[in-house]
Amino acid sequence: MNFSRFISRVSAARKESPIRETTQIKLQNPEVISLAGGYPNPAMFPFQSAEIKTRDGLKVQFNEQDMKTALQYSASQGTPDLLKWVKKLHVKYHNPPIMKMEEKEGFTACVSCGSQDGLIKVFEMLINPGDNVLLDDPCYAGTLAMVKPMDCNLIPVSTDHHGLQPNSLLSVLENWKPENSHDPKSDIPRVLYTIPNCGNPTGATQTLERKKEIYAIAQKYDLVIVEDDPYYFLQFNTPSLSYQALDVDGRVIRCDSMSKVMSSGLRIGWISGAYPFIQRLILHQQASILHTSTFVQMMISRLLDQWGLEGFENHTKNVQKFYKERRDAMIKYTTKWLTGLAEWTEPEGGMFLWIKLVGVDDTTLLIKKKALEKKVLLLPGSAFSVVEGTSSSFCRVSYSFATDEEMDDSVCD
Ligand code: 09M
Repeated sequence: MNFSRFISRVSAARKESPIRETTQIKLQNPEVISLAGGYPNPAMFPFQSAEIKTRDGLKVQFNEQDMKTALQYSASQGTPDLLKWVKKLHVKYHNPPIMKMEEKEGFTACVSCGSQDGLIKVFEMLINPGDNVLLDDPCYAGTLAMVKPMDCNLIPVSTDHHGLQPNSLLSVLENWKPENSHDPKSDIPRVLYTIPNCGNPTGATQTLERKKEIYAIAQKYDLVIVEDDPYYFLQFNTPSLSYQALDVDGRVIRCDSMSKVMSSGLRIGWISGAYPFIQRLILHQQASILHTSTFVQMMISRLLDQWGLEGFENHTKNVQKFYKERRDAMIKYTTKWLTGLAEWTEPEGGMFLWIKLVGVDDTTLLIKKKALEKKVLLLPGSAFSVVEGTSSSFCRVSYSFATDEEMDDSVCD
């Protein structure tokens, strides 16, 4: 694959920091006396040790020496222990074909501050002003907030209860005319962003058949697929193969997140894919946040060390069971109160129910005024429209937090 075709001007201009180079030399040659690195002396840090208890009775412990490492600067790509775990998880769940490629083209990963941070770096790497970017419509509002200010042309691709529709994607590409874009000189799209599982806002999960069709279209039109999959571990049924699992070329950049399974506040996720892409993202990380918290990365990798793959799998099963019960409750109360008034498809995972209000052209006012008067907060479908100002008969309902009683009350209102 010609990776450089996808790299934006900003990303192509990023260079290795000279400070980081000296760090690498020191790491590889511990006998060298380094007067180069601006590392603060941990003897001056107030924290000495830590012990974090888990719900299942384990303890993640940091003694004085561990604490010095945990509180110090570390590699931009991520701590070696967490990166080892990322690789292990990808071998188990995705077995990426690009792992068999040579190192300079093959699989690698970079730890990010959640997938939000990973995604914005991916978009900065791929998008030049005036570019045309394909996205699920409706689309996660957080993604729209990233790409809208990037002076690019957002091209909506229709979705249904199984997510992105291959026919809609094909039709956009087959009928592409430069005048469709706000910059007539700009090229056919090179980037497709999609949420394959338990979509936000629609809750939709793509079938394997669909993913294969979409991947084949991406090959035909030489697209990069940005696979945003934070709900991967919240699928109630056996997950189908990911785009990364299908990717024989290196054209899939995958964003994962620990937010829904470990903690959203710890801010840990990672971006994975072919080295020529991930290496650009590591340079971005060097220039922006340096790295995500060393302490938090160690906290997570040490819990994973104790759990092992089996313990992690048991934990994700519990998480799935919890959200499945919440989904069932939400469906129960929605069926009780909204049958005949609304339409919905039962989500196969995740946290969102996408409800269409029959006979309502746009839910925005209804939600902002009437629902709020009844003390119920919801998000109107229009918040997720790729084309701003498009009305929507839908609303996004999150069932992650509300109790049965709250669900009953809110839907009845
Ligand atoms: N609402 C998300 N989605 C959300 C939301 C959120 C505060 C986050 C998709 O934690 P991260 O960075 O791994 O997750 C980012 C992310 C990426 N991609 C598809 C997501 O759904 C998180 C945070 C308040 C409200 C929020 O409503 O949907």
